[in-house]
Amino acid sequence: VACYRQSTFVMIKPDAMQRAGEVISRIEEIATLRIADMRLVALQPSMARLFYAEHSQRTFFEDLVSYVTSGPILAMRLVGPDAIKVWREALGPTDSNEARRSAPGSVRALFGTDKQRNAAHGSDSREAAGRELAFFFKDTVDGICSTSEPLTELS
Ligand code: DGI
Repeated sequence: VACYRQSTFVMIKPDAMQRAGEVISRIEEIATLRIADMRLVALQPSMARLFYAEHSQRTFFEDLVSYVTSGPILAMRLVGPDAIKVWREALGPTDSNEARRSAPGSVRALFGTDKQRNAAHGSDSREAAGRELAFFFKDTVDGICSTSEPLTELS
């Protein structure tokens, strides 16, 4: 079932911040998506661990935490019909090397390096989108936009 005002969470990761404008241009090229909220965040390691908690038992977890805290990230809320799926398709596969093979025009193919340094994030389900948007835009999940709330850790 299509969802016409669906929100998804996007993060431009530290490796792609130098080309953030180009990533945003890719979003703008997708006529049905709108950037509804945005904030520049210096993600602290404790917050990165919470954000990627599902991967906490993986061997790459600490590398992942170091990487996403290595510089500022740009957090965004995108809204539009089937925004979650539309943005995941624009992103391409997790591994940027694989993306260059199977999805050459995708964001991860164009701006990422490998399976860790893959330029950008997109929520992979409605549940993830709700959780991730609450994490970065605590007060905007119902579509009421305000960027004035300080970022606080989830307890
Ligand atoms: O939803 P995705 O970001 O496409 O992929 P995911 O939820 O499986 O993984 C989250 C992030 O963790 C991914 O964007 C990059 C990193 N990652 C995933 N698999 C590996 C990995 N990093 C390393 N070093 N090795 C992996 O196998």
